[in-house]
Order: sequence, then C-alpha cells, then structure tokens
Amino acid sequence: MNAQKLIDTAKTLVAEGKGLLAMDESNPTCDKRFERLGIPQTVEARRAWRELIVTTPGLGESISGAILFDETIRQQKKDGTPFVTVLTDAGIIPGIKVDAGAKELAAHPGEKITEGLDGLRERLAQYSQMGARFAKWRAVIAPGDAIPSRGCIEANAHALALYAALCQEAGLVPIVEPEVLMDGDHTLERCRVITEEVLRTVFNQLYTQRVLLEGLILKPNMVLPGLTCPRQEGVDEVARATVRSLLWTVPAAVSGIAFLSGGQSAELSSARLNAMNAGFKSRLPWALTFSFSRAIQQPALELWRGEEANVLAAQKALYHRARCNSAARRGQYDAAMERA
Ligand code: 5MM
Repeated sequence: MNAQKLIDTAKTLVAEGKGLLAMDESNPTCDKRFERLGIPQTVEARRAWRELIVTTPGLGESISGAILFDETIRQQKKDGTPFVTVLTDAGIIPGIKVDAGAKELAAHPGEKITEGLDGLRERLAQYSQMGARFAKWRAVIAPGDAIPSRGCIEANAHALALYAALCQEAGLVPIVEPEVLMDGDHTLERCRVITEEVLRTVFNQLYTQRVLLEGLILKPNMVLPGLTCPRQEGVDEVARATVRSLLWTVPAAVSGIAFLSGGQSAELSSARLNAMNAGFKSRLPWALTFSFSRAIQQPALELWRGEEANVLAAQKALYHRARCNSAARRGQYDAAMERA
C-alpha cells in the first residue's frame, strides 16, 4: 500500500471549492428515474445521459471526482473516446461503485446488509487497470420501530471496513458511505442518535481492520428530520446538529467528509452544506464537501428528457448545480445564485 498516494488522492478529492459527482446509479435506479420522465430505459439512453454529464463544459472547475457504475466505466462517447479519458482530460478523477447492493438481512425484518465482498480484491484490481483511483460502498440504515438493530449496524460497519481495507491494498481511496435514510417520520434528534451510533461503530471497525484514516473519505447523511416528520428544522439547526454529530464521532485524521443528498432538494442540499462551512469551517479538522447524485443531476435530467435538442440546456443546469455546491463547499453560496 502506498499511503502517501492514497492521502494525496483523498486530499485532491476534497480540495477547496471541489466536491464529488455521484453518477453511479445502478441500472434499476437509473431506469426508475428515466421511467418517471418518459425516457427509454435502454443501455443507449443511459450511455447518452452519462455522455451528457461527462462532456459538460467546465465541470472540472467544481467537480474533483466522479463515481461511475460498472456499466458506465466501460462506456465511451459516441466518437469512441472512453468516459474515463474524457473525465481525466477534464481534471476529474474517475471512481467506481463496487458494492453489489443492499439485500435483506437474515433474521432482521426491515433491515439490509450490503453485499459484494466476494471477489472484491480481483474486481478492484480490474477497476484500477481501467483507471479508477477511488471506490465507493454504500450501507443502508433505515430508522423505524425498534430499528436499526445492533446486528444491522455491526454487520454493515464490518463490511464497510473490510471493503475499505481491500481498496487501500489495491491503491484505491475508499469512500465509506453509511446512509441513515430520510424516509419516515422520525425526528432530527432520532436521526442524530442513530447517525452517531452508526459512525462510532463504523470507525471502530475501520480501526480494527487497520484502515488508514487519512486515506479515506466518509460519505454520510446530514442529520435531518425524516421526510414526513411534522417538525422540519431550519437550515442552521440542521447544520449545527450535523457538525456536532461529526465532531463527536469522526476522528480528526480523516481527510474529508463528502455528504450524500439522500432525497433533499437540490437547493436545500446546497444551503445546508453552505451553512456548515460558513458557520464552522475554521473549527473543523476535516474538509466538508458534497458527493451528490440527485441534488446535482435531477434538475438537468428533468430538462434533458432523453431529447438531443435539450442537451445544452441540461448541461447548463448541471454546471449551475456544480457551481452552487462548489460555492457551498467554500461557505460562499447564496440563494441569489439560483436566480442569477
Ligand atoms: C445515497 O445515494 C448516493 C448519493 O446519491 P444522492 O445524493 O442522490 O443521495 C448514491 O451515490 C447512490 O449510492 C448511487 O446512486 C447508487 O444507488 P443504487 O441504489 O442504484 O445502488
């Protein structure tokens, strides 16, 4: 393991003014989003959408790395240029989602365990050959009546740590993503308690598995009330609660934290990230940035709708969201940017 190389990559991914673009939706997820907008659910439509994204002019100004899916890392532009080359030429580091999805956890109704460890060492070597320099694995924790259980949290944390150690062995920076879902009517306080328990368990496991903390990026949820909770706290309360939970659970050695958006609107995701950086940046030991999928892609997807004639408008929307989040990474986002 080349520790310095891992640390350099991790620090580049969370550099000032930069964040990650998650474009690693599995085919079923991507197809579901296409179906809602009447876009054909075909390999070619998914390729065309991903070509639109990676060829967006100026994307590298705000995006340090793009997380790809297995299908996408093997694809090319219409003219035959591999997406990995297009990204690298734009100054964007290619990464790859390597988990095999969240499946029912035996004996734990309503809970999931992320699979994909079998053969992972070999897959990581192949992805590294293809040009990936970092990887991603997502664990899903659902708040509900009497859940999450210790069994679910521990099983997922253990898998995340084994994955992270294998990534570092292969020279890839692991993005460690334990997501506490927003679905449900739980309060912000309940989300805080669960998030802290999950993060404490994950970092215990990372330590036990000898993972180099400086050479990884944490991709957590923000601390939020459930989507159907009657009380929805304001931007500043969310920022304060999230920063507090991270300070209590994430070691200072970690290079960076890049949030998932998890179903928040694009504008709220930017505003909340901005409030954390504007209010607390000088007191934080790690960089706080974004690794959004829906909160960057969705407005552009709604403009594109699978039509060639809409490509430029969609790319402008994508560029705009990337710029807004870059500003939020600096603590310089303003809602007026949305009207500009
Ligand atoms: C939580 O999802 C991750 C971040 O996306 P959002 O910002 O939209 O929440 C995302 O990287 C996710 O892991 C991928 O889209 C893959 O999801 P699926 O469910 O297709 O494996």
